[in-house]
Amino acid sequence: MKLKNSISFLMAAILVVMNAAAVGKNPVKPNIVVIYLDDLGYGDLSAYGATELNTPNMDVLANEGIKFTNGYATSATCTPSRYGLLTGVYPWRNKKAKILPGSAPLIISTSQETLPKMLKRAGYTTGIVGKWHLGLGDGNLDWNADITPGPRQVGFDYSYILAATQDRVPTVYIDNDKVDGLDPKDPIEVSYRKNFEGEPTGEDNPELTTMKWHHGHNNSIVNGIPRIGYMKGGAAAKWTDTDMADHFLKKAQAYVKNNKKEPFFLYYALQQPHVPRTPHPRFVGKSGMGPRGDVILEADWVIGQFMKTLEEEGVLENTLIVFSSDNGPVLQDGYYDDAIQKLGDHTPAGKLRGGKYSLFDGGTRVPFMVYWKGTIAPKVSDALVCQMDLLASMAALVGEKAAATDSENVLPALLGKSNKARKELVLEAGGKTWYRTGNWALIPPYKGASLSWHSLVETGILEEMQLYNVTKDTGEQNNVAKANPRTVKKLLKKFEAIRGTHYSNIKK
Ligand code: NG6
Ligand code: CA
Repeated sequence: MKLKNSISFLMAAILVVMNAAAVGKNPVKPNIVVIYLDDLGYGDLSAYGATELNTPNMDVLANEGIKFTNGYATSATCTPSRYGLLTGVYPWRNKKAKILPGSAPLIISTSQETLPKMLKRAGYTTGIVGKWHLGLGDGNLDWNADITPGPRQVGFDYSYILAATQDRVPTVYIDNDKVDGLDPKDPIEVSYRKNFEGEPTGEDNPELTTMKWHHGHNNSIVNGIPRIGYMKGGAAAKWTDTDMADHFLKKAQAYVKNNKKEPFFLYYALQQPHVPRTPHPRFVGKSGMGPRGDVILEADWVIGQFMKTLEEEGVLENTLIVFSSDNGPVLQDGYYDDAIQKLGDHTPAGKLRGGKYSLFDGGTRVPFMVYWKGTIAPKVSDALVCQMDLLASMAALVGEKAAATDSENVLPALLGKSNKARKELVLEAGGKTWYRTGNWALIPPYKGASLSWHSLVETGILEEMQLYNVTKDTGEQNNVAKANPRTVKKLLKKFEAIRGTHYSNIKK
């Protein structure tokens, strides 16, 4: 038995070395899947230290792949992070890259370089399933006609999406360029300015709601849930919130089955654990932590099912999977859903300070794993990597040129072959930026509230300079700016070399 084990271990090791050699010199074209969660925190996975939640399927990706401890989104909110992921460009370079309403026009230019475009040039077929939130159309969109430009005009061959967020209208799926299941006799109208006459709202008709709004989510009511924005019509096309995870899973599985013969790229953007948290009845009560915990377990299950499909279709070992989240965690984010009350001992951001919306590390440092069965040997890596780097890194993998952007080729780190990756990063939260390098986080002085009151998250905003050694002081408790003026000066210079000197709204 022992001998058998060591032989199979040896064989696995040889396989890893052989595949790794292939990756080094000659480009290879594995399928590439990006599994992207929405508001999942650094501490929300058991593989990243959660003790109160068990996420076995996500853990496989972390424990049998490269688990990054310094993996970053570009922003502490969704739209800008997704912009960075797909374009390789810092979102703070694009003023439109901020949380968008469901009626916003597309903020990626159709002439811009994107990750799927680059992969298409390399011969990939490309698809997106899940949350988009990067705008659609070019202004005055008619939801009853072709919905373009959108994902298919910026590099995706196939697209099955929700337009913005689960808490924003329109609450329908978009299948390629059309609203899925729309009855032309019941056209959809959307407005973020005023209600449509006679339509109930969360504000005026609380008796029609099954989920109570806490802040901002008091416009049109769909499935008992009051949303952000007003919507009329489209009854047959409206999604069922509790089926959303299963629905997207089926689309993602079908995509794999339909495209397994070609190299494919799939951007699978799950909606969990963003609000409104609506676990399928199978998962209700399963975490003991209320809907936020339940939907994390649901997401974990979905990922397990998706992996099973890759295996059953015979493509698992030829598929590189990147797993991450668009921003850090948040508890109260617009609805009363027991996220705070039932949290218990769980720490969604792990040891990090802050969360979604925050300049502190909890806003942008997220779970980040790269898994490639048979090719990548498991490793915990503290290399500094960013989602924005996928463009240049995947280009290097598949032997394609990517347009020059902020994206850096960190492929050796992504494959676990090197600990060297980025030297520095300029991250953002709500348009305010900060600098991350080596052991340091430098947060320049800003005006604003130190607490995002509606979500009870520390924003990291202070009217004085903040400097933290995030290696020794992971929780950013000791601001050492005053004690280290020379370091502050040196880092500020490097930060300004990237960001420019007009980064702060506090006069120097
Ligand atoms: C905020 C919403 C929040 C969430 C967020 C977008 C309020 C008070 N808050 O404006 O609920 O929808 O936008 O989240 O309306 S994100 O993950 O897509 O960036
Ligand atoms: Ca998000």
